Amino acid sequence: MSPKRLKNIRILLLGAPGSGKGTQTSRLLKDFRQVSAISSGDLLRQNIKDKTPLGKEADAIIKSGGLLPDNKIISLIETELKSREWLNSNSSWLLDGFPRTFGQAEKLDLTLEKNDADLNLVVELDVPEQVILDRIENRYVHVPSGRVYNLTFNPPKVHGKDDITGEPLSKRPDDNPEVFKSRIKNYKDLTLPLLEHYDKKGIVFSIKGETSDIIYPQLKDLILNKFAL
Ligand code: G5P
Ligand code: MG
Repeated sequence: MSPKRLKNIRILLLGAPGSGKGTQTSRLLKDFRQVSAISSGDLLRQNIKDKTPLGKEADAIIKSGGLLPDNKIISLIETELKSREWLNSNSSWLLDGFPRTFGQAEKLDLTLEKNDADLNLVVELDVPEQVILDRIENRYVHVPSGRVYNLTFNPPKVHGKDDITGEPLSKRPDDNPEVFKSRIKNYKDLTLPLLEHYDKKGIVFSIKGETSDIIYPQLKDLILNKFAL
């Protein structure tokens, strides 16, 4: 199907680690060409690769399954929003992985409101925890692009290599069962309550499913129903 034109759409994708935020984002970007995306995790992994001061701090925190301090991640994302010129009412974009605490959400809301660029859709990917655990151990990533693979679900065409660039894939150091436990706990304690916060604005939708193939058509329909021109 040809890509559809949309009204300006500013989406936040929420979901537990491994729920498929990156996977759904890649699919959306293919179907809706006017939308661009920022993944906070991808930005941090690029900083780690580039050995920036933020990357050095993020490295240990990510490996332990903790969260970066709010002020550091807010500054990273707000700089990115400004440099991409997304802080205006004509922008269409998606955020994956930010905000994930109340402090982050509050600051983002303020910045967006000031610039007439409020979020207009928050989608929760609701995937059972035991399904997610299996995926994590088989995940490989291409750090420069954020493309994700899974050895059973969407393996690379050539083992260990990115499909587009042919560059090597890597394992994430936080993709192991112990660290995963604290990532899930952080999600439940700190990020899930954001659903209630955004629900007060009437923009929250939850999509439940055991696979990304079940979730994606529902996500696409939701967007078309709400935003197609
Ligand atoms: P990230 O990078 O934001 P998480 O933990 O939020 O990390 P993650 O792990 O990136 O989320 P995802 O994007 O939701 O998960 O999932 P994905 O990569 O698309 O899919 C997971 C795997 O399953 C892949 O291998 C995929 O191919 C496969 N898969 C997808 N669908 C299916 C399916 O249907 N079936 C099967 N079998 N497989 C499937 O954050 C990382 C860290 O950065 C810091 C924190 O330390 C965080 O832990 N950080 C922040 N700290 C503070 N504040 C913030 N806002 C921060 N953001 C990041
Ligand atoms: Mg991700």
